[in-house]
Amino acid sequence: MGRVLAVIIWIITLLSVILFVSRKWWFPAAISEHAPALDRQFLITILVVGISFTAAQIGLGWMVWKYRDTGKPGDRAIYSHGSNRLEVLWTVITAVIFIALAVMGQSVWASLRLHDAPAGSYSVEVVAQQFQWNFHYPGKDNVYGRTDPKLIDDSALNFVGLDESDPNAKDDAVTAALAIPVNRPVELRLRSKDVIHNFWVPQLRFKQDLVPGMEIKVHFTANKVGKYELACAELCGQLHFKMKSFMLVLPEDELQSLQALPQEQFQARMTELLAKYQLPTY
Ligand SMILES: [Cu+2]
Repeated sequence: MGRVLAVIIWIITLLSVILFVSRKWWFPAAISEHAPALDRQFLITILVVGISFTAAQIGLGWMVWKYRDTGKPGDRAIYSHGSNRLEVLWTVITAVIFIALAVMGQSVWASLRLHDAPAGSYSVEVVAQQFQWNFHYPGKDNVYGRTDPKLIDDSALNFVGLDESDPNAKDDAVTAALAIPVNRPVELRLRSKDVIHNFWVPQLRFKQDLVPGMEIKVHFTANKVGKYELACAELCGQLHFKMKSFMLVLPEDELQSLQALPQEQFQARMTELLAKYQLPTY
């Protein structure tokens, strides 16, 4: 039985490794400037933990094989206290590897979140709610109209509580899909009306929580025109699975003409653009 178990462990290990090496199920092609650095970091991490995993599983199988019950009369188990020196050694090695990976990876993470967005970034406010996405565009003047939680009225379609009497709100638009320019920094201001949601476009290579009571800023540059799926990646309630939308990455002229439109025409044009672009095939 011991040998069978050892072989099963090795087969499972081999299949697990093949799953990753074959790259049959991998990330979709990236569309953001920071993505290559992040993908490189991911590959280094998966290589390090993959090699450790394989070595540990081969060792486990070997132990099961070597110390199996052979049925011989004198074949009794002995008690071993283990080796403190080895315990310390592999704990230190593991800690060093994981801290090093975290330090290497934090620069990309920090570049998206901890630094201010470059001047001239295209800004969109993202307001999540159970179970839909609202995108608030500041319009031509690039100034957001005043919003007030008291003005939020879902039945009147004022999902973000925009104050229509504010002159800055006149050219604002609120839609259920996100449109951003290509090859230009974009700043998202992420907010939530109820529970924690999570903004996720796999091709952008980042996920970010939207937390009630906080405004979280993230900035990035998308570098490929197209339509991409946008999902909520935080279990936020019963209809969480329905909380999805699309992100359009548009050529600058297309975005400018969209942005110049008043609210109703903005909506209609957005629908046209969503029909014009196709999702990438995986
Ligand atoms: Cu959600």
